[in-house]
Amino acid sequence: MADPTVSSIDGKLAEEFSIPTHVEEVKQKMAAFATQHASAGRRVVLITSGGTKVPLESRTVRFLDNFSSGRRGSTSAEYFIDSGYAVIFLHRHRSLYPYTRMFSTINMLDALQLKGGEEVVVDQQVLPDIAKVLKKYSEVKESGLLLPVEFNTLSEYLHMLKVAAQALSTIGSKAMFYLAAAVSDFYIPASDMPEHKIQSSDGPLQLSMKMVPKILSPLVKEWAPQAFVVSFKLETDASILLEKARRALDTYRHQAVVANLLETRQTSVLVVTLNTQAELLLTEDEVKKQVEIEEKIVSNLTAAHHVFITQQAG
Ligand code: 9Z3
Repeated sequence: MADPTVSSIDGKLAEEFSIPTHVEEVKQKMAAFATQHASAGRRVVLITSGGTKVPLESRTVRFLDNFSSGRRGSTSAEYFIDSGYAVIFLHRHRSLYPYTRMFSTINMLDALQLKGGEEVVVDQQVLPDIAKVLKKYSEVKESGLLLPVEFNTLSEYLHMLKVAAQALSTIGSKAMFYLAAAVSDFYIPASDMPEHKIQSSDGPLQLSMKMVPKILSPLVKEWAPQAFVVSFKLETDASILLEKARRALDTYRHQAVVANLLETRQTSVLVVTLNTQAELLLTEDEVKKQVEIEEKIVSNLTAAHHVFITQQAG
């Protein structure tokens, strides 16, 4: 019998979140990508990355956004590829992107120089590692190990994640979900949204927003029940972080939660599973050497995924 929570979430998704026009086409692409790589003996990870945008008007002038830069997702994508995974990178349009993320703060025109009026050369002072990164990026492009898919709004994110889960269900436990995107907890349903721009002449704005359906529930129970699923938990209050991570595991029964605090997210995380918890930290020396915490997170989770696959097979 269908789980009532799951069917009600599915119903809400269809009714209150507009379906992107190209969702079926993206689903086919993701399914083909997953099958191709799994048949070649590779594991496949779906990474979500960046923040979701929640519109306040249907002809959107204003929206609710959040801080996420996409650093966690884009950096992790590179380490997953280095670990032999094929990566579907479901990311917010214009958030940080694997490999190019290194140059996100550079003004491209400052990195180029004109020689003889026509020829353009790269200034190695501004982009010291460009050759190394370009080589790696070209290899990855050539190998077809990275499938980028974009979203902008919360609706696009939810529908894309649903079809991704369905597309990856065909490869069973070889699929990992690494849900690092910062997803809004609140939204305004399409039916309650004003069509036109909200007018300041109507006085102070009072918003009433609904709770976003907990998509992890159908993902784990129905759409991709054999996959290895990792969610992320973000807090600003350290005293509740572990308890919130444990509660998420208890509720959804998935495989791991990566728990982090806003201020220290780049140097410290907790990887929590039903029976274990591991603190991953960067030492001062590692920070100086520009070691990235995603290297440790990915190493921890790929090892756990390996054990998971072996157990499922046995
Ligand atoms: C995270 O906790 C990510 O690690 C960050 C990464 C968003 C903090 P950046 O993109 O930041 O590198 O700047 N993601 C999950 C955030 C989230 O929305 N979690 C929900 C929650 O905590 C549950 S899925 O309730």
